[in-house]
Amino acid sequence: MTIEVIRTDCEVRLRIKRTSYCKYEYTSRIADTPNPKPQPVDLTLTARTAMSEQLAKAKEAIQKEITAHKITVYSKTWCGYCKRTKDLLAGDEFKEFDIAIHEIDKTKDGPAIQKALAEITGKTSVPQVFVNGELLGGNDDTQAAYRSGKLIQKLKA
Ligand SMILES: N[C@@H](CCC(=O)N[C@@H](CS)C(=O)NCC(=O)O)C(=O)O
Repeated sequence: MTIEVIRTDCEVRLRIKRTSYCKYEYTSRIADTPNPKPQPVDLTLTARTAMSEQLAKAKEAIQKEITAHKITVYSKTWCGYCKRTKDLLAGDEFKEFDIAIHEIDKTKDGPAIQKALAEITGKTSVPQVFVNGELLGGNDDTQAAYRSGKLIQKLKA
């Protein structure tokens, strides 16, 4: 975490930057008195507030996304398990279904999305595959559901 203190004639600005996606700025105006007393600021709380705002936004985005598409996959470009899932879903049998794939290692909000996913599903790994707004699981679960016919069944339900 970096904390930058910017002081001008009339205000003190604290710029707290935890990661590239998590920033918070706190500005306090200096009172019109000759020797204004600096007011204590709880930086821990301020940074925590910024982080929980990001997390809440990410959770909201996930909820919106998984209900908007038949299948939603949270993936990382370099992940072999994710590739297997994406290869499966690229097959002809899935052409008729609306599939959204998010490469969370390539987006600014990716780390927040990963943290939000962990809170929603309890899983820290990728891929995370949602069908009809519900978690199906990772690649192993997706392949097994495909082999058993349950995946297509769920999609056609
Ligand atoms: N059994 C899981 C394995 C997934 C997995 O291990 N993914 C790796 C990336 S290739 C991962 O996210 N590891 C980080 C973690 O487990 O927190 C599946 O089938 O999806």
